[in-house]
Amino acid sequence: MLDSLFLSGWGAFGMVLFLLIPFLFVFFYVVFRKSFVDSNPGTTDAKKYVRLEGMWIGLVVLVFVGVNIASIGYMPTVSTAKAATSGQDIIDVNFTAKSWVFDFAEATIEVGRPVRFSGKSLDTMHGFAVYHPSGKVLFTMMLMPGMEKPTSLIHTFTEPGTYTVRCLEYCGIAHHEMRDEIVVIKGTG
Ligand SMILES: [Cu+2]
Repeated sequence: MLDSLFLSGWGAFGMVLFLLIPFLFVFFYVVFRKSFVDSNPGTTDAKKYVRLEGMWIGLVVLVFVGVNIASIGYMPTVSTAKAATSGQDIIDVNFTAKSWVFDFAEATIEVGRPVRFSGKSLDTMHGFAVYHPSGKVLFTMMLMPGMEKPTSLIHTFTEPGTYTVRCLEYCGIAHHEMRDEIVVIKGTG
């Protein structure tokens, strides 16, 4: 439902406003009070708030650690390592990148089966980003030239369709033309 917001950029803008406005209110409230209502030095005993401060820091640490633990599995390096050791049947998709084309080895990509994309750059720095048909970036990797081993990542597609591949590292005059497509079909079993 919120996708259109976040695809247009208005979502990010709205989020910034949402996060900033409360702070602006507090800021102007303090400025207003200190300017017009009571400009004397504060008489609050700071020691009274030590416990509250400790609780607040504890909450921030808890949220930080919690969010990290909950989301670490979604990091490409972690999910790739998990998929590689899961014993599932992995589809290998090997490719090369050079200015300004990708060259894929023949492979059938099915929904629900992990796909190992392994790529090498033959000339300069290139990117390899896969976009969902709706325009969302699913994952991206960077291909450095002169690497002995290919750069690889395992991704499992959940929907059939035509996915777009784009280079996301500026690689010269026709960088914007460096794109290709991957077709993901429904699984046979
Ligand atoms: Cu490029």
